[in-house]
Amino acid sequence: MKNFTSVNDVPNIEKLVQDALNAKANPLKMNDLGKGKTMGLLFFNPSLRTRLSTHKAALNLGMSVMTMDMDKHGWKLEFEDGAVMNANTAEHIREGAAVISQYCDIIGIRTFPTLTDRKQDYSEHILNQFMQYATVPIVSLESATRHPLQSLTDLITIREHQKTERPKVVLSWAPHPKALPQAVANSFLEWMIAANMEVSVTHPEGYELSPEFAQNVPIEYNQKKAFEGADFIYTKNWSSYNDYGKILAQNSNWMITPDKMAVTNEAYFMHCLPVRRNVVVADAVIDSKQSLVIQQANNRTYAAQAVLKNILT
Ligand code: AN0
Ligand code: CP
Repeated sequence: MKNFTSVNDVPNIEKLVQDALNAKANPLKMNDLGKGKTMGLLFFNPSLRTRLSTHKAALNLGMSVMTMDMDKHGWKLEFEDGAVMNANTAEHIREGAAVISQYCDIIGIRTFPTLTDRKQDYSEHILNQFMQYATVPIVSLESATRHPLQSLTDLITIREHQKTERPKVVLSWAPHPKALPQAVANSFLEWMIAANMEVSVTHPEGYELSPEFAQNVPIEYNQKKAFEGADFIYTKNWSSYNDYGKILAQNSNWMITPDKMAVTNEAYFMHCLPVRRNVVVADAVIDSKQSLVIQQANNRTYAAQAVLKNILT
């Protein structure tokens, strides 16, 4: 594997899941693999899990780690070719990516969408320019349209808990006070399709995801009906794709509550975190024994470890 930016970079996803489960069973087994190598972690946006779990994964493989908050400590980067840089941007991506590549053997990048310019966001403007001008492998730590390390984690967690060959997995939209990216939802569908899950999605009208990711995944606009017989409820808020980056209405009745979970097949509750309690999900659900959110976050380390291992070997 050269880069890790979407499910399309993975030759065999079940093997990657197995690598992650092996890493979980014996985290330090490959402690020598990354000796003398450096992982660079570049953040244009905040992070708790991705930052710490990817750092931990690199340490478990014997790598050194350098982290930079690009938005706070880096020079403001220019991404346009031919730009006359006489305003706010101080350094061009051409030099920036080339220079960082000399210090790091693998570069991880987190870059959220603008949520104002759909064309630019869905072209993965920033991630693609890093890939173009960096000379080392790139790992997405969540880009404008995808969060593949999260989706791999989600798949591992489902594989650990599924009771049937092809579980019923429901991606449910839930309310949120701020406009959020579609990345986690897009990526989740992409990986669930690749893993051949029985996946469906439920959201209010107007929150249809990009056709590139929605594919032919069934949509049920009645949330409670969608939950019937589900084995996994995967919850996430996203802003509108069609009315790009907008919150269309409050929809507070879409919060995940015990009465909705009651119609499922004793489904597990999943969320990538961070989550706003009693807005996205009721305390009684996230604190229930069916909630996997903490185990999911634990699996972030082993997902990252499996990805780094495959890039290093
Ligand atoms: C981000 C998002 O929705 O993409 C990161 C999730 C991992 N969430 C927030 O900004 C709350
Ligand atoms: N789930 C996730 O990516 O969390 P962070 O934004 O804290 O990294």
